[in-house]
Amino acid sequence: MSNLRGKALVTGATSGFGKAIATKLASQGYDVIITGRREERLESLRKELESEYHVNVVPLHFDVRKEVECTSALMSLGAEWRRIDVLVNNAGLAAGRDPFDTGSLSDWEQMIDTNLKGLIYVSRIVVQWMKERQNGTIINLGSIAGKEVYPGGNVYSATKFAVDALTRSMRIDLLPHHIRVGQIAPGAAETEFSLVRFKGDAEKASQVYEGFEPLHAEDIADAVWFMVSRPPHVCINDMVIMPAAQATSTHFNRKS
Ligand code: NDP
Ligand code: 8X3
Repeated sequence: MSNLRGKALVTGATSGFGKAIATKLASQGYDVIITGRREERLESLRKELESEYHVNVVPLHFDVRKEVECTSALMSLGAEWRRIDVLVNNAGLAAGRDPFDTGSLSDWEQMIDTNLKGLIYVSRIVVQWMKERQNGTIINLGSIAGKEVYPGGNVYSATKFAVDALTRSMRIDLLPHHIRVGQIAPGAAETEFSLVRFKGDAEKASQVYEGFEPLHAEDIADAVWFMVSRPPHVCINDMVIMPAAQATSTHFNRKS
């Protein structure tokens, strides 16, 4: 195993942004730790990245909602793999888009546990390793929903506002340790996001992207790479990235 190459950990790499980000970082020569719950997808991405880019890949399958699973998976990494230069906290989801008065408590708990607590569980461990080396870059996946609210966005928005606050707070707290912290806050991107949000209803999911070109996962991976590849004296704190045809959470220019 090479110890000259950079190392990155990308959560939620089985799909969408995370898969594209892991692929981008591998294409730039990074050894990557890829995580998610779907083990088969991680294994197939591992094979793909190793054969395409000749980098080393460690798949770790665990549920970020479970602190014990996060800790045991991360602590299974050997000393060499703990030298993580880049952490991308990407695993997350929206569950449902109901108004607050009819929303589901279990959906809300799933979003809080994944989008907020999962990010905290993973970061608190990786930050210790970065602190030891006085080096690192952390990128959190926020959302336009963490900048503004929209009908039915309620608890999802609350988790992403929390990610925004946490990103800014981590940036301050980790400043003395030379750890850069930034956020990417995308608008609508066609991944498995809407399929998950609408619980497998493919028609409802595809309606979200009707009549305009949404962001692609690769657009976000390019932004991650831009942040990561800045020289050490530069930190990109925040990037709001929207499709050209979307101005806010609710203003779209759709072709009829
Ligand atoms: P996808 O549904 O395509 O990917 C989500 C990823 O998160 C999957 O790899 C999934 O892995 C992982 N994940 C979800 N829950 C868990 C869990 N409990 N434990 C471990 N991993 C989990 O969606 P996106 O790529 O679009 O979303 C990635 C991030 O970007 C999310 O934080 C989302 O909120 C944010 N975002 C998305 C936008 C969009 O329009 N698509 C816009 C703005 C932000 P697995 O299921 O295998 O566990
Ligand atoms: C995903 C974008 O607008 O559906 O974070 O909340 S939105």
